[in-house]
Amino acid sequence: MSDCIFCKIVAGEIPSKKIYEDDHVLAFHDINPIAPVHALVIPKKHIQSVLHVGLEDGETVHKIHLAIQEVAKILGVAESGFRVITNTGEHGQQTVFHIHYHVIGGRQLNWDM
Ligand code: D5M
Repeated sequence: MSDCIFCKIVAGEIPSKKIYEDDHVLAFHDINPIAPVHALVIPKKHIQSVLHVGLEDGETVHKIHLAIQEVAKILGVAESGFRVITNTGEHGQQTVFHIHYHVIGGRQLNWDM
């Protein structure tokens, strides 16, 4: 997707503060953190949202979960705990339409965040 900001980050056309990368997945620091730890884990493949994940994306989805584990360890929140959020659509307040998993922690969270 030529106009997708996260595809441009994957392609190296827009800089990011990279945390982790493998053949399917990239993780980087959110540009607007809401907690001491706020990373984004994304598939390199352009998938618009949770509603657009298909059976053919099984390996990618699996690797996203493994990447979240790695990110949590690298950023030091695996023991203390963290939250994984995937905003979807208008009411979910999704603003970037390339599926991404917010990994948020580093302080006590509640439902108001
Ligand atoms: O969240 C989209 C998230 O993407 C939001 O927390 C800001 C973040 N963002 C947007 N542009 C960048 C760049 N260039 N680097 C890092 N982070 C970025 P959503 O769930 O769609 O509301």
